[in-house]
Amino acid sequence: MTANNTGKGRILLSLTGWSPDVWLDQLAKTAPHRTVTLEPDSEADPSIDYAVVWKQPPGLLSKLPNLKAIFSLGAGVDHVFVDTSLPNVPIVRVVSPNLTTRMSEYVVWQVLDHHRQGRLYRAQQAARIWDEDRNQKAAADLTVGIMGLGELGRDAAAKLRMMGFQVSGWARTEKHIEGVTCYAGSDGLGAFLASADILVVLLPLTPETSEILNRDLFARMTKVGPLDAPVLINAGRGGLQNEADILTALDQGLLSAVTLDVFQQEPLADDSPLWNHPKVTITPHAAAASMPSSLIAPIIAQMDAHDRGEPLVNLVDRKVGY
Ligand code: NDP
Ligand code: OXD
Repeated sequence: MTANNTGKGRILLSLTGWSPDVWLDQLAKTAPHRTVTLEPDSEADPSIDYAVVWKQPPGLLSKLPNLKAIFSLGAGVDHVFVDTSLPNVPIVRVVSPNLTTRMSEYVVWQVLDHHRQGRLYRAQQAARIWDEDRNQKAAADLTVGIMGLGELGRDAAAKLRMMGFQVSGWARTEKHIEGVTCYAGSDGLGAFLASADILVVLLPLTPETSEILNRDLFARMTKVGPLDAPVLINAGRGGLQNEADILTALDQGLLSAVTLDVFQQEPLADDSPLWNHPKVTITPHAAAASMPSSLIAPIIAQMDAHDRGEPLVNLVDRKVGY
């Protein structure tokens, strides 16, 4: 299937789990000068210049002899690296104000829900209980610790600061962000974890961060603040978390509640104990969806610029995996 048949600069669109129709429509509207295909013409198709991918099948891209760059349809690129035979071409990821804004909305929504006891009031309404709360805390009484101070983490930090929360953050390399107490690397992790009433995770999934959210880490979250024990909000990747350890930490009181947008296995299995746990809020990888209307135009603009000899931006560093 092709989106159009004019011009040169053929694009391969390879998606798993997403319907291609909206992406093909948007590509056809935005790039009438390019042909888009869902399948290479032959195993080693020389006509394909660029690949636009979400979870492409492993082995597909290494066979395309003239591939110039891979464009991930996500900000995260762990789905690209599942293919261990990737060709040595640049990988571009999503950096988009639209996606960043929606992620910050999600983070602020969930932080406020925990801070303002959303689960308690929903349960009270269901049971017709009227219990006025005379012990409300201010946002300034809580520290939100953000793991990952990249495009998404920095924007969430700024918006949480605007709401009045204390904010700390942790990254691989040192950062200086006004109003945010920053920690870096394994040396800074202990102090960072001890600072957080609410831990917001916006890390990429890499070999370094795989299952970083485990029982040892939860044991280092020692803050006894207004929420009693810390809260975990993971909107990064499911592979960052050990779900059995999360359940144990909830049962042992190391964590008081969690919000999870991402899971080790997606969709979350029907029989996962997370579904019915009273202290777990679940959203279906919906924190900040990739939208064709906002992502395709910048991707095509980058392809056109690259064809004019200009450098690509938002490149993935293969050495660190994000
Ligand atoms: P960035 O690459 O801009 O930022 C990543 C941050 O994580 C950086 O601050 C980086 O540190 C830090 N980091 C990476 N590895 C480590 C490590 N080993 N130790 C400590 N810090 C580390 O990514 P984005 O902010 O754009 O996106 C973050 C992730 O959010 C994506 O990778 C994706 O998985 C997820 N995501 C989820 C969505 C959803 O709907 N649930 C939607 C979009 C994204 P440094 O600054 O030092 O490099
Ligand atoms: C992303 C995502 O990485 O949607 O952008 O998960």
